[in-house]
Amino acid sequence: MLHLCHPLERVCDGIIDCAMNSADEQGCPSGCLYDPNLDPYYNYYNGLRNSNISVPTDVYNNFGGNSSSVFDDPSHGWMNATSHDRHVIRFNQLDNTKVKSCHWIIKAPVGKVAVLVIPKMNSNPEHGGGTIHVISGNKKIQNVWSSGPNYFTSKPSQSVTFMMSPLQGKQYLSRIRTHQFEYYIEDIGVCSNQHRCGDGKCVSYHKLCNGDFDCTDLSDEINCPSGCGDQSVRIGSTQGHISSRNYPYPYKGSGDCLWIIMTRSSPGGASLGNQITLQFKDFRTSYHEIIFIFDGVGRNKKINGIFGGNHSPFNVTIASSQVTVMLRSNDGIAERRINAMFHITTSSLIN
Ligand SMILES: [Ca+2]
Ligand SMILES: [Ca+2]
Repeated sequence: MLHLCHPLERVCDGIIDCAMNSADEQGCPSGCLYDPNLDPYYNYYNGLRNSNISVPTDVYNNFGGNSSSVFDDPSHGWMNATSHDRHVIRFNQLDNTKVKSCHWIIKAPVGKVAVLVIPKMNSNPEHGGGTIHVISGNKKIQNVWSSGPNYFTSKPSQSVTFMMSPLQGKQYLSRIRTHQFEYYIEDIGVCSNQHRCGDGKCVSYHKLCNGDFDCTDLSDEINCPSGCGDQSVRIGSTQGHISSRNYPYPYKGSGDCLWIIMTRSSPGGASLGNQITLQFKDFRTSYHEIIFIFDGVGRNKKINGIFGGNHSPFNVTIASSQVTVMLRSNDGIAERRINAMFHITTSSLIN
């Protein structure tokens, strides 16, 4: 058998270098521990419980109570996932001069996938701790703190890794408050607790209707409400119409409306054209209500224009096959009336 040599610093670094047998990571420590005495939630909720004060069961279970979940020893960095039960890893770390990273590799059995669940965190990495990475195959995803729960599914028979790395410019992790994540295994393509895209990819429910295409078949964004009483995504029509809620009557209320106008049936699909014109026929807002027009969709969209106030009819033309329009209203007092047509033309402003 061919043996490949790896530098010693790659042993127990949380990244599988020995593709054949993962020998460089099996049996490694995670770098972190869990000490209930350092967990204010554990102490707080146990204190309430001991005083016979009612604590919601889900809260209590999440912080130190009896639970149907299996709590794993967080000091081990290699987890062979063997059951469909939810396993919980809870950790904290006070020493800020020694630990270079904490990591847990969740290995799926043959023919199964491992699912990592990161709840909404109770701490901001800017206030200590570290930066979270999730590694699945060759993909490394950074900073999944803000919303949740986030689900990450491994490739079949492979692994998914939860890693906390030092903040930028730091050599070691700083004080980590108590965090936890969960994992379980399931059959390929089941996507329990998640949305299943047409190609079998699993997507967290909170990524549905978020204006970002996470499924190649767009099924996470199709049939979503715009927030203004119609559908958000408009695909493949040569023209259409968007307007504020109750139009032609004014709308008093706060909240966003989001429309995505696309000339294509899918990101890689055939295009009707690559120029979209928005004809605003009626535009009356206060300055608390702003309409943003973006070139593109999702995280990579670029701002093209911002409009507020009262305007006589005007046009906005965007040289793009994908346009995002967001109407943002910050209070419930002002009145808005917006009415626009969109047109898709086959000529291009770029060429
Ligand atoms: Ca390694
Ligand atoms: Ca989405």
